[in-house]
Amino acid sequence: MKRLLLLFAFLITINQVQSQENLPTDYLSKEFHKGRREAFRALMPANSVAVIFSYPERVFSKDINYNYHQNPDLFYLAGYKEPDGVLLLFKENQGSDEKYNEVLFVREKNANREMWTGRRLGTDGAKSKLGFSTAYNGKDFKDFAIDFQKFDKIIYDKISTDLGKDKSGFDLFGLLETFKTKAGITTENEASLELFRTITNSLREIKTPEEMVLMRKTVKLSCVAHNEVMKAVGPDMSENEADGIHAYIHKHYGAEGEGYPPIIGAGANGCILHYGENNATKIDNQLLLMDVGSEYHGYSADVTRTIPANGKFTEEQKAIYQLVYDAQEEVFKICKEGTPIQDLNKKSKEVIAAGLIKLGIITDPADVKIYYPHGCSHFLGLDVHDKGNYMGSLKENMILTVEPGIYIPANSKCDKKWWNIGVRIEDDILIKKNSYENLSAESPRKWDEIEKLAAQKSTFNEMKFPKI
Ligand SMILES: [Mn+2]
Repeated sequence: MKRLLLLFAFLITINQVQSQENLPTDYLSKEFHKGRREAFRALMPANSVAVIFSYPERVFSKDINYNYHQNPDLFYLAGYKEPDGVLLLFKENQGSDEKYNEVLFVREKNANREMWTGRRLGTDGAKSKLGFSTAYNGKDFKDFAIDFQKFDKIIYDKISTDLGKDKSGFDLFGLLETFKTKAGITTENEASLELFRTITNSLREIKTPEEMVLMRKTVKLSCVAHNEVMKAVGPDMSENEADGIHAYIHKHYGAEGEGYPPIIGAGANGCILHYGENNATKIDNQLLLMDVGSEYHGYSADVTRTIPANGKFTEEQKAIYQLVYDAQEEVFKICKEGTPIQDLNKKSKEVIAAGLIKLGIITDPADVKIYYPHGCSHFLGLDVHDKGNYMGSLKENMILTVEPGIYIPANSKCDKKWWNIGVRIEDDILIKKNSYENLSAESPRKWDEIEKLAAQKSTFNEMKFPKI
């Protein structure tokens, strides 16, 4: 028996996990990531090194982790999607014969581990699939000949401090400890963090043509999902079921999932900005606020539509809805190169303040923040709240959201006919030289167009499941 078990263990270790088949064909290419590293290097000061780590894995339940999500900066620069990796980027060529200016450390291939937790690229994959000429296993970082002291600047991001270490010593915890020891880092150097942010902000705020293909796709399929839910929804549907329709459609079109936890809030729940329980069993005859966007090959959409579950806006709902719509339209008008980004928020606040005064909901324009407490716009891309310089001006090929909203919870100091109305309309806007393109225009925003679409039947209305 013992011999049999040994043989079994042996077979597992020599048995290589087969390479994956039928993968999507539209992932970003290794040339894209290489180009991003070159762009990053061009912004590095002389005699500097940048160090970028994988995100940590996080526990979902005891010995089960959440689905892993890579650090978007590392994905952007390397295309590496696994945990326990670190990228070194050098401004100048390194080595005695000056033959490399970047090194990627990856998880070591391990047939037994791969059978349990999935395929690993390993160093060969890092070379053939990601295009690195110099790649090592994480365990080699410790003995890797690098004198961090010789650099004028070490550029790195905030270091995670809440990590458990595994027994190997070569996981993310081990890599970070090795880095801190080698680089002599005791407390984080603010200047190094700042420089990292400046460089990644200036690169990631402008989308390349390759990124635009994925951005258009993720926004488009998110619009299809919003439109289908508009048709399918009714007072008897649960928030969670509406959530499920979005998720199904995202995956139908090849998205990995959502770019952020979906917000599906009916009535009072729609007045909670980052509502995430989505557990009301019935939407009833209320407004349904849906802030949902897919993540497609790393890129997030961020679309919000607010719809009446019974297909018709009440007069009060319509008045609030129209005001949010008008604010959005006014902001669109200044969406072009050169506009200070802070002006988008200012403009939307002005329009909504004037409208709320007109409706008798507030008297002092400063009180607009009671009912519209968030900003109007953020960058969108690999992160749903993407990197970029928020104090700068709009530039061609930036993508930002425009998302004004009004939320009037019960017991607000206004006529109770307005209570429990929460409206946000959010679109994903591509900035051009003298204009903009609304990437999410395929999902209707006008109240009458929403009512028209809501009157249609959805495929999901025909689905029958057994009673349990
Ligand atoms: Mn948003």
